[in-house]
Amino acid sequence: MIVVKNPPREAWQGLLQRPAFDAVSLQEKVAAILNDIKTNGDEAVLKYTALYDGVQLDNFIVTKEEIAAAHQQISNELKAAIVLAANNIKTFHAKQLTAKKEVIETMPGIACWRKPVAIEKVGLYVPGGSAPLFSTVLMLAIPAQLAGCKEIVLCTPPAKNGTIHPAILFAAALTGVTTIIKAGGVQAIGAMAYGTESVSKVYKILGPGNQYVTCAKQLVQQEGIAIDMPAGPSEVCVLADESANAAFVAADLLSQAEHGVDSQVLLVTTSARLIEETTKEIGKQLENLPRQEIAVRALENSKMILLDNMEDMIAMVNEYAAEHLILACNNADAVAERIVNAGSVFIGNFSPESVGDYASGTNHTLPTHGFAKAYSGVSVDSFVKKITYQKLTQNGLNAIASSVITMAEAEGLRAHAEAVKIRVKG
Ligand code: HSO
Ligand code: ZN
Repeated sequence: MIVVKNPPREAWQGLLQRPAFDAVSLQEKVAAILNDIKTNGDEAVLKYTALYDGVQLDNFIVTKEEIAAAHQQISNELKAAIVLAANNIKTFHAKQLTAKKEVIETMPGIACWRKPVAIEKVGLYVPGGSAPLFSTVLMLAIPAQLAGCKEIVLCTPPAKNGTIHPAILFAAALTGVTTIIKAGGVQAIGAMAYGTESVSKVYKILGPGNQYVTCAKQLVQQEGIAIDMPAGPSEVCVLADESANAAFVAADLLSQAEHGVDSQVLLVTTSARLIEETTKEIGKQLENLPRQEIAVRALENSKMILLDNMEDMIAMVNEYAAEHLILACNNADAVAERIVNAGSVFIGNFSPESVGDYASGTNHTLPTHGFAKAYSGVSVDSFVKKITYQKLTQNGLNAIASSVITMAEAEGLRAHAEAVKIRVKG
């Protein structure tokens, strides 16, 4: 990792910069595929699956038999782990369901209220690649199910032999996914955005993906399909003082680095000793990692930054706005109170990111690339829109009429005024 000691404030922004977010340069290619899906539906989806995933499918909808078979293909131990994680995620997210209806009387006879209503049809994207992220199925489908979405379509790319990892199927069946589709990449986003002969058109698409998927999501968003947020490479930032355990810090940094060569890993610390020891620990722990090569490449671009004091550390991590922020320091609770920009915060020595990635209950679909300054991670809210309602009595309308009429006339909108007048005269 690159070590930077006591950088002046002016240098912070440059230091904290992520690699360019490159969804736009792919636009032409992605738009052409989307167009093809829009006009040619299923046939085009199958064509791109053959081209990009190297598998010729006749049917891309996962069958009941395939789901039943998946149950047999994974160990009881893994099933139990997935069930435990799902239960914790449900428990945490269930509390996010807001009260159905609270009527507010703004004036006598004028009742207003707001009701959360599930988005009827949603599309979930689960990437393929080198790791079968069945945990992501839980993180997307559980809040969708809790929100009450009627159709939950899940797209994930098939392996070369045309199958989906059984743990993905198990997790999807457990969490109420209504249709599982063997398609990935731009073709999957297109199928869910426009609908095809066999895929329902959805109203919102959520889930992480590579640059192509992200670009496709951004393009269909311009056509009125909602998306969760643009996703960049995954990130962790560890804020650590003299009290931190170098072996723990190294393990946390490596857990993020093994995701991909573009993973962003950052250590911000007041301890020169910790930098030294963590570097040694990383070397040691790397030896046992099957994804060593990926982690090494991610770490090459990652930084350890030495700062003077806690104030500077807090300022820097708030400026960085990490997807995951681990606080390995004294008074971690008090420091946590001062965090204003982060996707998810892990407090103290016994809260590794890994538990949040899988099973503690919080969501792991989080804002990357500094989007944590303004975006939240996925939650039940992501699957709900809020409709406002109002109901006035004749007296209520009489009481507000002159204000509305005055305002409408002042805006030069006579018809608005008339719609009130016609009801209150006489
Ligand atoms: N750290 C990833 C999520 C994940 N980790 C899935 C393991 N599996 C992005 O938050
Ligand atoms: Zn992870």
